[in-house]
Amino acid sequence: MSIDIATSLSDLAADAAAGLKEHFGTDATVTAAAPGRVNLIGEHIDYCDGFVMPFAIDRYIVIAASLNGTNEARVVTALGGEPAVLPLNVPQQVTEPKWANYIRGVFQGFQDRGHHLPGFDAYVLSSLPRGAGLSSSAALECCVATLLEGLLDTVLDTKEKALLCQKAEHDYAGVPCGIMDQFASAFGKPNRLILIDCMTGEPELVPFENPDLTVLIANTMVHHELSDGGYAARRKNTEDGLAALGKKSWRDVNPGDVEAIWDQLGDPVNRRSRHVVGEIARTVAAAEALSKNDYEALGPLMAASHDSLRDDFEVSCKELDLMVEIARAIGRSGGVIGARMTGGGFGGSTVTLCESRHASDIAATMAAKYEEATGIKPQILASRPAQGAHLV
Ligand code: GAF
Repeated sequence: MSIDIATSLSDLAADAAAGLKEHFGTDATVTAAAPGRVNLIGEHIDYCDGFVMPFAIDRYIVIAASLNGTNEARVVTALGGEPAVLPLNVPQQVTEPKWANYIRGVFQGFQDRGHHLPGFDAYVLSSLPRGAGLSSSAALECCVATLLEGLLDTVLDTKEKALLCQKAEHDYAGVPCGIMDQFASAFGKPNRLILIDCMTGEPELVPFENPDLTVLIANTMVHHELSDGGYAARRKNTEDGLAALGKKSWRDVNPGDVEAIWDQLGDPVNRRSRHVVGEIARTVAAAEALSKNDYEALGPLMAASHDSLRDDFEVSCKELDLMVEIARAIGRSGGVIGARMTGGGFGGSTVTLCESRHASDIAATMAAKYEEATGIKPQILASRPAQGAHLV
């Protein structure tokens, strides 16, 4: 079986409660869950006023918690990090253990809103692969924010919650990310894509419920780390490009504008700029195609997106290229509609839109050919759009 089966949310919640009981001897009073995401198209343009089209996947981070009557959060994780003891209601510092900085950032966001955080014990576990380009950091942030809503008996506006989590990522993980990942994790709905206009910051839930279509996510197992500088460098390239073009927003830039000052922009800013303008147009076209159920139009758009991320934006890697090549070689006759890298890149996962009746065969071929060429066993998931962050 090449397609990885998702653990149900109720099993995850039960495991998290068991972990809490084992480590702290208490029963869970609040349990929160938040999903990762996959992006169908619209890559590296959420910080360029672009459009993006992710959906929440049925892979979750889950936290079970109970109040402990202290001024600290004591957090144990099954994610591979050491336990963390986090003082509450003091300015949150970026410190060790590093994985807990996402949590500290969300605490700070709630403290900035004037909340007094109660001490609690918590156990964190996940069915979402880490470093796979599927937004495990945004899922952790949104899960902590949802847990705090439960513990404080308050509900934040969903957009405010997503923005608070994005700020946590900026300030506490040092990644100047756009809004896509936190929006997808917070706003996710079953059978809906989240088409986000990143200029207005408004998400639109777009139906995606055709059972004849399957989205395969292939984790190359090449670790993806956005805090190592590559992501920030790309973002800076786009800012330099926009400044040189003399425009306020990428939405005011036409492809011809970039070509007209190609040499002046210089390499790589000219190629980065070409990616941004092209990817915005491709995502608009993809949304239009989806609204007409014209899935065939999506394939070439996904292909062009990947090629642009590989050649112009340079955020792909040989393993992602290989996985996409394998899917492309299976082709339309084998049931593949489109394939591309997804997420921040530099490793991570690909997304393949395919016909459901061929999905198992496609996954088997992708897994076998990828392993044959690299010696690495990939992880292949299939997911429909799932529910965003919520209390379980
Ligand atoms: C990462 C970021 F967190 C997102 O904001 C987005 O820019 C993505 O890379 C690339 O599309 O996941």
